[in-house]
Formats: sequence, C-alpha cells, structure tokens
Amino acid sequence: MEEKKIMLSGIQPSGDLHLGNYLGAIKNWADRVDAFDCYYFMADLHTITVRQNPADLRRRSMQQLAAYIACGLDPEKNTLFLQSMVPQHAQLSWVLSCYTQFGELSRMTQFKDKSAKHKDNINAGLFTYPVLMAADILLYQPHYVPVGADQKQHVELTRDIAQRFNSIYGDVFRIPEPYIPKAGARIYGLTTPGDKMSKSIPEGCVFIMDDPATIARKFKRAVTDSDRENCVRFDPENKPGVANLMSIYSSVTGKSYEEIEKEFEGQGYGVFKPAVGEAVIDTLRPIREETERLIKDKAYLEQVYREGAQKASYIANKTLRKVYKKVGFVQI
Ligand code: ATP
Ligand code: LTN
Repeated sequence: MEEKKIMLSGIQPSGDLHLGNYLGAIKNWADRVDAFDCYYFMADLHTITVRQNPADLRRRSMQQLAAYIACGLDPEKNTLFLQSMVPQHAQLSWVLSCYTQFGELSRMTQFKDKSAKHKDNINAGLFTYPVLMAADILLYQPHYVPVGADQKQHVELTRDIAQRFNSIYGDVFRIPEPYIPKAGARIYGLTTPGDKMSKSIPEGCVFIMDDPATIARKFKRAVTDSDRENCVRFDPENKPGVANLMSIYSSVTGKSYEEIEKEFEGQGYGVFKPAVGEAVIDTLRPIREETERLIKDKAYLEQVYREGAQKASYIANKTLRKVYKKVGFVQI
C-alpha cells in the first residue's frame, strides 16, 4: 500500500475560534483526515510574541484542543498536540535562524503589520516568528500545509530556508507546499464585508462557542447591500455582503450558488439572513455541545495531549537528530 501523504497545520490560541477559522481552516483539515497522515497543533509558543494573560492562554489552549476534536479531528487518526510540549520546535528554530537572513524576515507582511499595531512591544520573537513556523513545519516533513491565504508568505519562506539548508547538507527536509482552500479561504465580517471575519471586530464575528440566540442576532444584523434590490444573487463586486452570506451558506450546506439563488427566488433578505443564521446554528450546535462536554473531561484531554506530544516528539526528534549531525554537533 502506498504511504499516506503528510499534512500539518496550527492555529495560535490567541483568541476564541470563529466561523472564519472553522470554514477557512479546521473544516478542511477534518475533511481530509482519512486521506492524509495529519499533524495539528496549538501554536502556543507563537502567541507570546504579543502579551498574553497566562490564565486565558491556558484556558484557550485547552478549549482549542477540545474544539479541534469536536470539529472532527479524531485524536486516534491524527496527531493533536501543543507546540510548547514538543521541545524540538524551539531547538530546530535556533538552528534555522542561523540559515535565515535579516532581510528576508524584514520583508514579512505579518511582521510589518503586527509591529505597526504593537509599537510598544516590537520584540525579537515577533521578528523571528517565521523561523519558528518553519521549524514547526519542517520537523514533520509534510507534503502540504493547509492555511488561509494570509499565511502563504510564511510557507514560502519555509521553502526557501529548507532549500538553502538542503543545498548545503543534502536532502534533509522535504519541501512543503502551501494548501489553500478555494471555498471558505476568506470569510468576511458580517458587519464589515470588506474585511475578513476576525475576533478583533466581535459584532461581525461568529464564534464557535456563541449560543444560538447570539448567532441568530448577528446574522439578522448582517450588512447586505445598499442597492435596495433585495434579491439573493451572487455578485461579490456589487453585493459583497450578500456574496459573503451566500458563501457561508454554501460552505455549511454544500449547496451551489445557483441552487441558493433558486431557493430564495422572490424572497428578500428578511428571509435569507435568518435562514443562513439557522444553517450556521445547525452546523455549530453539535460542535459547541461536544466542545463543552470535552472541556469538562479534563482526564481525556490530558490523555490526548500527552499521547499527541509523545507521537509528535518521536517524529520531530528524528529530523532534529539528522540536522544536528549535519551541522556538526557531537552525537550522544
Ligand atoms: P484574527 O481574528 O486576529 O484575524 P485569526 O483568527 O485570523 O486572527 P489566525 O491564527 O491567524 O487567527 O488564523 C488561523 C487560521 O484560520 C489560519 O489558517 C487563517 O488563514 C484562517 N482564517 C482566519 N480568519 C479567516 C477568515 N476570515 N476566513 C478564512 N480563513 C480564516
Ligand atoms: N502563523 C500561523 C500559525 C502557525 C502555523 C504554523 C500554521 C504557527 N506555526 C505551522 C501552519 C504551520 C497563523 O498565524 N495562523
């Protein structure tokens, strides 16, 4: 039998998970668990590049693990782990930082954005963030890294670092491909259809843990369009709010845009918006309930992250040993 290809990704537990994270990232990961050997982790080391409240970080890390499982990432079939529990990430990151140029890191859009946002704390970690991300990826020799469009630049830098290392020492790292979904790659905010859905604009952001009444209210208040046409038609340029609602509805129901247009023919936004809300409520309800149940089962979650860290360390260590040997460190 042919060996399964490897897929790896992570999300920072720096905020509560939302519909954008679910449709843009986690749902796609979960849809592929049978076809790939998958590694999914909480990028907690990355979160401290911005100041975190320690108790919140712990709570969100556990909640994110519970949500990964509730979204369909079965810990038996996937390796689910917390980045900080696998020391090889920080170890490889140091080595790779010596094969990464200052100029390359200076060009990263996320660094430029975040350092503009947090002017009082432009720390070295914020600058070297992509090197840690390269280590996260290269340790597991993945074929694909499924991320939203915003992370593509970091995966490209990872490829450059890996190619540079390989050209000096031989084939140490597999060169990974970014894997960007076509549907759901960018879900926009319900109140700001020009910006991606983000926890920083909570009114327009549907959180996985929101209760049904809150979700219904957010959809009722969703911005549609100003042309008063009151007709459900897919036209992202002229009707971005409606197009966003249609893409959410399509993502959660599997219906095509034509089917959606037909379904709501002759009916206005007053019918369409609550229908999208209901479909999202139906999709998120089992996820929220299962996440709530799992959060209470501390013993189970502990078992998952312990086993996950063990499995991850075993693989990560193989790559790290190879790297240490190649660069000339004395082997035990
Ligand atoms: P913020 O809410 O502050 O913008 P975030 O939710 O984007 O942060 P990330 O950790 O950057 O947090 O994102 C995790 C994953 O979810 C990434 O793969 C990212 O591309 C994806 N993602 C985030 N927001 C969206 C969105 N609105 N639509 C589709 N995918 C998204
Ligand atoms: N930078 C990513 C999170 C992240 C990641 C990774 C994604 C950290 N390490 C490795 C894929 C692979 C983000 O901010 N979404």
